[in-house]
Amino acid sequence: MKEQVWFKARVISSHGRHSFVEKEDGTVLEATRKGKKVDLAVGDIVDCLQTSAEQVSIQKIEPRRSLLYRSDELRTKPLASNIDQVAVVFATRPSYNPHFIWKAMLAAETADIHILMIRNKTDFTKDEPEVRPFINQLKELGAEVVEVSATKDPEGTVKTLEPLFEGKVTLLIGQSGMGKSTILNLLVK
Ligand SMILES: Nc1nc2c(ncn2[C@@H]2O[C@H](COP(=O)(O)OP(=O)(O)O)[C@@H](O)[C@H]2O)c(=O)[nH]1
Ligand SMILES: [Mg+2]
Repeated sequence: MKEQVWFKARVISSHGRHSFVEKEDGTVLEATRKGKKVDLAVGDIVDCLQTSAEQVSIQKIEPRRSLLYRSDELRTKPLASNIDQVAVVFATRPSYNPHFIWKAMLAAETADIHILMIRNKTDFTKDEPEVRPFINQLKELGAEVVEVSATKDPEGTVKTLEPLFEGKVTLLIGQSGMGKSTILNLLVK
């Protein structure tokens, strides 16, 4: 009889019944989940059974350290598991949507995950009068808020953010154009 190959991996994407897992050595494999219900979240540590050279079957999900949900009017679905912190990037150009930020704050609070607010593009000093009351409001609610300019002051941005990201699995979110990719490129060297 053929020997069964088992291993642990992390779910790196999950769309319907199709998902991809990453092994500790960085190998990425396509995975299926037995049963009908799709119960995976990105970040899950799973026990896999190798079914072919490139295919694996997810047999079991390890207990989650945390689970963040995305919810809208219609449904609630798991967004990411085993994260330590949510970092929300916002800026005044293009304009931020405060509801996006409140929703993220509520989701993190509900999941008992630390939230870090990153106000980017401080070089738009003209926008200060508009954004300052909002930032004060966030701080009054107990949020940790840092302010950076990823393009104008990349060194300062790294200096501010590096210690806050160190050793923490962080979910970086924010509306389009806020500077997520710019910040990520500074931090991932
Ligand atoms: N003025 C200014 N522009 C920035 C700053 N950070 C990012 N940008 C620019 O904003 C645009 C959107 O940034 P990007 O990182 O792609 O945003 P993402 O959609 O959140 O990933 C790009 O043209 C960046 O060069 C900043 O601190 N100041
Ligand atoms: Mg981007």
